Amino acid sequence: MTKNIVVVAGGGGFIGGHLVKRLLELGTCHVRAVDIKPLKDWYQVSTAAENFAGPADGDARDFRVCRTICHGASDVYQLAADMGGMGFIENNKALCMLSVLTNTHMLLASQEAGVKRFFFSSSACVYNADKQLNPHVTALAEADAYPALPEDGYGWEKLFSERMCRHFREDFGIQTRIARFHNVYGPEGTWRGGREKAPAAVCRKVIAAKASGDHSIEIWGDGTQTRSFMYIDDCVEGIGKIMDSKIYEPVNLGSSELVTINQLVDIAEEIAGIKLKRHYKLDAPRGVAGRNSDNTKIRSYLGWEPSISLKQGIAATYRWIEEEFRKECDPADAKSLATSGFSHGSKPIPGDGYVAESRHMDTWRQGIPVGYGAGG
Ligand code: NAD
Ligand code: GDC
Repeated sequence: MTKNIVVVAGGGGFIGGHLVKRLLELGTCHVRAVDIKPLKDWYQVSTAAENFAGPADGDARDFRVCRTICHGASDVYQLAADMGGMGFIENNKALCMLSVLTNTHMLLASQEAGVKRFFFSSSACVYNADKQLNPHVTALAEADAYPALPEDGYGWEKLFSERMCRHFREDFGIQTRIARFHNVYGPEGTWRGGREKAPAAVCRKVIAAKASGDHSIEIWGDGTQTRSFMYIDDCVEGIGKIMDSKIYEPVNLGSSELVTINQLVDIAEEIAGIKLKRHYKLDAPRGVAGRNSDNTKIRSYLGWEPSISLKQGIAATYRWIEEEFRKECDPADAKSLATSGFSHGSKPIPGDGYVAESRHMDTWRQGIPVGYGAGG
C-alpha cells in the first residue's frame, strides 16, 4: 500500500526534528524532511526520512525547491523560519521578515501540488504588545492578536502569514491549520550561540557556573518578566491533534503555567543543587513584561491542553544540555558559556558570544538567498 507523503519543512531544526521522528514512529506515512542547513548541522537526522538538505536542495525560499518537495504530498508541516530567542529576533528583524518568502512559496507550491492539509507554526509573538505590559498578565486569548501590534519584525511576519494561510483556505480550499506556539523548549534544541531562548540559556548558564566554580549567573532584564514554557513532547502532540482537527482559525498551543524568569532560575538551580549570585542585565533584550497562554479554545475543541510541568521539562532539558556541554565543551569554555550573546543587526560582532564555527549561529549567511545581489 503506498503511503501518503508528508513534508516537514524546517526538519533540521528543534521542533521539526522531533516531529519527523514522531511521524516516522507512527509508521503511516512517507516523510520528506527539508532544511536549508547542511545535513551535518541538523539537530536530528532520521535516515528513514527522505532528507532534502543544504542551500541548493533544502532552501524553501526557492520556489523550485518547494515544488520538488511538495510534489505528490498530501500533508505539509511548514515550520521553516529564521528564528531564535529575544536576543536574535530583536536584533535581526529584516531576517525574521524574510521568512515570508518561505511561507509564501510553500503555500503556493502546496496549492499547486493539490496538498490537502497545511500546518503553519505561528507564534505568541503575534499578540498585541499593549496586552503584555504587566508581569501579572491576563492570559492571552486568540482574539488578543487584534488590533494588531505584534513583536516587531518576527511577529508581523507571523501575523501576515497567518492571514495568508486563511485566504489560501478560503480562496483555494487548502485545509490550513495554524498554531500559535508559546515558547517551546526541550532536548535537541538550540542551547548556545545567540539563538537560544530563556529555558536553554538558563540551564546552560547554571551548568557553566557549576563547571567554572564561579557561582554567579547573568539574567537578562530584572527577572520579574513572566512567561509560560511548553515542553517539546506537548508541542509535538499538540501539532498532531490540531492537524487532525477541524480548527480552522489560529489556536494557542502553549502551557498555562505562568512563572517569572527568577522562578525559572530557581528550578534550574534546584536541579543543579547550587545557589548562584544573580546579576541582572537590564539593557539586554527583554521582550514583553508578561505573557501566558489562555487555553480555553484548544480545551473546548480537543478536550486537551499541554500539561507537562516546567519542573519535569526543565529537568530533562538540563540533563541533555549537561551532556552536550560535557561532550562539546572544554571546562575552560565554561566562563564564556556563562553569558548569553546577542547579535547586533545582521552582522554578528565577534566577541559577543558569536562563535563562527558554531552550528547554532549561522545568521547572516543563512539569511541572504544564495547569489542574491550578485548582479545580472
Ligand atoms: P529552529 O530554528 O530550531 O528550526 C527552524 C528551522 O528552519 C532551522 O533548522 C532552519 O535552518 C530552518 N530554515 C530556516 N530558513 C529556511 C529556509 N529558507 N528553507 C528551509 N529551512 C529553513 O526553530 P524551532 O524552535 O524548531 O521553530 C520551528 C517553527 O516554530 C518556526 O517557524 C518558529 O518560528 C515557530 N515557533 C517556535 C517557537 C519556539 O519556542 N521554539 C515559538 C513560536 C513559534
Ligand atoms: O528569549 P526568550 O525565551 O523569548 O526570553 C524570555 C525572557 O527571558 C525575556 O524576558 C528575556 O529577557 C529573559 N531572559 C533572561 N535571561 C537569556 O540568557 C535570558 N537568554 C534569553 N534568550 N532570554 C533571557 C519568544 C521568541 C520566540 C517565540 C516565542 C513564542 O519570546 O523569542 O521566537 O516566538 O517567544 O512564545 P520570549 O519568550 O521573550
